[in-house]
Amino acid sequence: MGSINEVAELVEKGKAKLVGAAVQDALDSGCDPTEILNKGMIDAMAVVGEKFKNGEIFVPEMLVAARAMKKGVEVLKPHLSSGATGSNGKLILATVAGDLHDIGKNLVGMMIESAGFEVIDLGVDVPAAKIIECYRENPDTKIIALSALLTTTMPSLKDTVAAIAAEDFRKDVKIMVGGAPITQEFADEIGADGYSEDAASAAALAKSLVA
Ligand code: B1M
Repeated sequence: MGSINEVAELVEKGKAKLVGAAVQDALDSGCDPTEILNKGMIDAMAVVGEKFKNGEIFVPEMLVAARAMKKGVEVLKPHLSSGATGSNGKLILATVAGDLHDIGKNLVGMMIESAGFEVIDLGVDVPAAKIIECYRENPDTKIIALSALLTTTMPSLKDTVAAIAAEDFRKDVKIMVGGAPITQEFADEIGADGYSEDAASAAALAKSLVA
């Protein structure tokens, strides 16, 4: 019998080769995919983060846990997202310059895609110039979605929004932001059009921004 606890334990320990099968077992046992994601994986990553903060583990352990989570998400993906159609238009997604965290961004991308957007994912550590260049190549883009996971990359998020705001196309595109240290207050302060706390609400926000 697969269980969510087993998934959480494997993610925490960074057992990438075993996580996929454990997720499949949990699904086969009737566990809810969103519960597996939230309780089996996101909560496990929070434990990993706490252990890192307390000096019990170091960067390599965080990295293997991240790899394990990605393997689990691969198995979970078809159960979380419904058929993508791209009918809501294009959305450019990126983690801002200086920031290498991509799990949250990838989940946001997955949920937004299943909300009917065509997601152009530029990856991590993306300079503002690359985002602007991508918009110029895709002038029908409706939303630019930016993720930042570190307090030290919040200024980078601010600079990216400012760089986009300086472009003549700013009025034609919405900017949404998110990531663990980001708040609605910060989003307002830097001139973003929207903020959301997690992947599910990011999809709802994206839809509301183009409605
Ligand atoms: Co990093 N790291 N990390 N790390 N890491 C954190 C973020 C940290 C909180 C750990 C801690 O100390 N407790 C801490 C930041 C502290 C701070 O900023 N005050 C930290 C640190 C310090 C660092 C380094 C500086 C460590 C070092 O080198 N000394 C370094 C920085 C590297 C860099 O980016 N330049 C670093 C490196 C790494 C790894 C590369 C090893 C690895 C990332 C691998 C990867 O992503 N491929 C890593 C990991 C795994 C973590 C933790 C453990 C897990 C992150 C994660 O994936 N969470 C993290 C601790 C934690 O988060 N509790 C930590 C799960 C994910 C689903 O959640 O990303 O928050 P999250 O995404 C959520 C929401 O935030 C939101 O929705 C998502 C889904 O619900 N969201 C959006 C995200 N983007 C959004 C965009 C939106 C809307 C919502 O709209 C556009």
